Amino acid sequence: NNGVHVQNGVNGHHDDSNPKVNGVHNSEYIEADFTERYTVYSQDEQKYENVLKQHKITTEKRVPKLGVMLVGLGGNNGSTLVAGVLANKQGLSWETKNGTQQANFFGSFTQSATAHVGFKIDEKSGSLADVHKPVKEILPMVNPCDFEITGWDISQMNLYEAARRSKVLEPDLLRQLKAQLENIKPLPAALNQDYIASNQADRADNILTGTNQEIVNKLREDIQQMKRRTDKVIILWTANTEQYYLPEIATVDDLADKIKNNDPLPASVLYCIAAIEEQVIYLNGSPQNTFHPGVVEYARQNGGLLAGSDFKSGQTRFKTMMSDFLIGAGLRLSSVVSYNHLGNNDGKNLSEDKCFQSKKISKGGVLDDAIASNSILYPDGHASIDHEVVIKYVPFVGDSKRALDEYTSQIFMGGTNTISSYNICEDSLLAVPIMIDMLVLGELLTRIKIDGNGLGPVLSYLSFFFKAPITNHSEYVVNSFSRQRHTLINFLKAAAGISPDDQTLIGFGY
Ligand code: NAI
Ligand code: DG6
Repeated sequence: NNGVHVQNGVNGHHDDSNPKVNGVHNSEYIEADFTERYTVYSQDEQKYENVLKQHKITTEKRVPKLGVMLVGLGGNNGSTLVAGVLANKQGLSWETKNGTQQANFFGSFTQSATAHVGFKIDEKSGSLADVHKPVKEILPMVNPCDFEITGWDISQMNLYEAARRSKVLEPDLLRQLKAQLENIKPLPAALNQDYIASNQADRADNILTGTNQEIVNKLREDIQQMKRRTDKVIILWTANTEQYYLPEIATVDDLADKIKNNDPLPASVLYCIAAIEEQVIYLNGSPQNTFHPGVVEYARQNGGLLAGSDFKSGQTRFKTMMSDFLIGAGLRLSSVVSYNHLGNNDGKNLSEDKCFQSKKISKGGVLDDAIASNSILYPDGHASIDHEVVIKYVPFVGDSKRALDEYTSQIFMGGTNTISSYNICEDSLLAVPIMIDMLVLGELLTRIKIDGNGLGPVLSYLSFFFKAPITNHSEYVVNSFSRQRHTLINFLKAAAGISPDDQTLIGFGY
């Protein structure tokens, strides 16, 4: 025996009828007692204070029928999500030049990743092993195969034609789904063409007309229809990146005036208002500044729930790992140059500078907290690092984005360390699994209460999936991949009554 001791009753109280799961279970709820631990540093007194806070986290167990409404249903992400869910639901396989491919959810954190939930200890031999559990099994979650999906698009093309237009999925798969996809047609969409690229005009044949208020009302009717068919609805913006709307909408009154006076607003603001008024979650997968202070406050006042912005799927996710690695290792990352080219409709829209600028902002801010974490390497803050973002539209490569990155660091005694990466990947096949995650987890978060209070108005636990996360503390944003992952997993574990490990391994004689 190497000194390993087993303690019973890790956290919360065990229910005899369900001995494998922590927390108190009854037929409706999981109730977990959780002791939050953190340290507060007082600059004036130069001292650390360890804080322990008791919480009761309650999770409603009943998994609802989830209605998913995509803004941009007929786009590359939208059509790929619908086809991917149908293919998984039906367990389809299809022929490719590399052989038979089976439907899967690879790339989805909830469906394909696991979390460390504890240790297995053999009392006789004292041997120690990690226990990992699928994330989707930590708490009761919606199965994406059960999503009911509709949505809006400015293009009226049915989803079979839209998926073919996207050129993401194999023809043999689409052939098998043809009848089902042909039956799905996007609802007429809200659009302010001035906020997306002019090169998108030729696909806009499915547009709502009317005043701001009339359009919000129509979107609300669409949401109400979905509510009648399902238990809960989530709206996910996966439509074209819009230009920033400036100056920001500062207050709720300002927002109300702009609606009433029929000021030309970007469509995303109208969808978001409709979602807030219907009290359904609104997730923003693109970089535009939909979440103006006045909009967030409106959500707070009306019980709306928001999360965003801009899916963090490939190049940027890698960047938040690389900066963790380099700065975390004490190397002075001094220049990051990120170039990519792609040939899908997203790339076409971003080829107009006004839309690219929105993307440049969300891709550009992701190093800030890593740099701020190290005043030895960065005594002057983020001004002292070169960070460039370039995107080019190259139609021939379609959805298969090419991302080239160069990370140059200053190392020991004046040396230089340059790391380059070259990533080729279908953009939508990386984005769709995380869209599924934010829908699954977003829904779960609406069933969780901490000390009797629901979460919101910002569902910041979804930050893991976004390039430019918003939080309920606008000044406090975490971009680091590993910290975001820890925060999310530890929160899920806490709600399930599983103590997040402190990782010291002291008790195991490590
Ligand atoms: P896409 O251009 O193929 O799809 C967007 C769809 O939105 C199009 O079908 C378009 O007709 C529709 N649309 C435009 N304005 C609309 C409106 N006001 N209402 C309803 N529909 C509208 O683009 P894709 O590749 O599907 O990406 C969607 C969004 O997600 C883009 O903004 C992109 O920047 C963002 N994104 C994509 C990632 C990826 O890896 N694919 C990752 C991060 C963000
Ligand atoms: C080109 O950068 C197009 C963009 O929409 C990105 O593909 C998308 O934002 C994904 O970004 P990233 O940096 O996470 O790969």
